[in-house]
Amino acid sequence: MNYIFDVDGTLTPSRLPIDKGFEAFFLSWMKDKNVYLVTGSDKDKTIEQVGEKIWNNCTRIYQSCGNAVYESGKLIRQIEFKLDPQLERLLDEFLLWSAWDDRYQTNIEERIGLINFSVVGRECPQHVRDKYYKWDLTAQERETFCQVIEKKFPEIEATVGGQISIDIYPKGKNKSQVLEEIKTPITFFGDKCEPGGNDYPIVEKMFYLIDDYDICCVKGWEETYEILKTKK
Ligand code: M1P
Repeated sequence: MNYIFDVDGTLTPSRLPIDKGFEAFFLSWMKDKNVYLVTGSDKDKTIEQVGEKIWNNCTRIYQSCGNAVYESGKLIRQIEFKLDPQLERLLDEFLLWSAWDDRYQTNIEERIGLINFSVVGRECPQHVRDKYYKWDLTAQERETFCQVIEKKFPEIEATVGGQISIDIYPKGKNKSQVLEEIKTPITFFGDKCEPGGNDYPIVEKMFYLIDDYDICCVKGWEETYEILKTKK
């Protein structure tokens, strides 16, 4: 069995370190399995969250939604995706339009093969993250941003990431690309599986194109932990 895991909201709380008890369990559980991570996040943030032991023991890691691929600790593949001035202008307009007031630094983060955009700013403290996430459940501004980006730039795709941001990358270069090189049977764990979420492309592709699969849409790492206890 091959296992693919999203990270934020699936193995860890969003942008926070993995629970110590779960980490110990996971390290022993993964020993005789092919484990892949696929996240919108970059290498440094993922290691900060899951720890070097888990990161190094995975069969392969797909950072930036699969646009930067690591194996045995080394970057083995990446795509180029630079911030186009017109897209930057649109992101600046979003910053003006947004009704969210409490702002922090780093609204635009350029990663390998992916741009992460956040109105609240990546430097915000945890309590502001939580507040923005709750606010956006009703305001849905991140969904709107994604729709506007895709309408204005048909060659670009945008999806809601974790709590405060959206991920932007070339069309089709979403998480589903990892299915091109992972053998079946596959079990996938993710928390943003609904349309618009960054796990949706992988779930949709598994549903339509893969025969032997299992999809676990979880509400948090605690649910992942409970399910894994039943998968020896
Ligand atoms: O892995 C999910 C997302 O985690 C972070 O999202 P946020 O900061 O919004 O909680 C980001 O690293 C994002 O790119 C990533 O997709």
